[in-house]
Amino acid sequence: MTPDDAVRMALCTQMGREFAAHFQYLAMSAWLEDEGLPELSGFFGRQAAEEHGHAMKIFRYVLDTGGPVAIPGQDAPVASFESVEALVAAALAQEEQVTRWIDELVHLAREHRDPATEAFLQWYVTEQVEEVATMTELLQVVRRAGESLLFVEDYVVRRHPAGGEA
Ligand code: OFO
Repeated sequence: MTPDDAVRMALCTQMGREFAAHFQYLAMSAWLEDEGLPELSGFFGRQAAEEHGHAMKIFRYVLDTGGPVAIPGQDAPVASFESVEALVAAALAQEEQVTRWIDELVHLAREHRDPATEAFLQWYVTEQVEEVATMTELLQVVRRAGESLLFVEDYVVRRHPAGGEA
């Protein structure tokens, strides 16, 4: 079934937000590398790649269900941060916002009697639970570490290794 125009436009808007999250995490990764924190930088680089994947899943779904795809323009990401804690708090706030948007999309698909889109979105519902939990834990660790950011670097190596599950 083809999503109606309202659902399709809302999916494209969400695709744009996922691309925005991709760029935001890339900017965070760059800032962290400049700060001499390669493991955290790598972690945010991997998060950026995941967000790109999330955007592309929607891109594919909209095309597979009849298109057309409308790719929204993006504001530039925030590129500098007061501290690592501020950066991770911003990442958590972003994930919480994305969760609200996904929930709204699920409700919209339900209102528009679009079970295919509702089923498609379930993957995002589950993914957001994991991403909010990941950022919540990282923020706790950063707060606990205080000035000892090498402790956070070690945590990332153990908990979120390159090539492992996010
Ligand atoms: Fe796209 O997964 Fe979080 O934001």
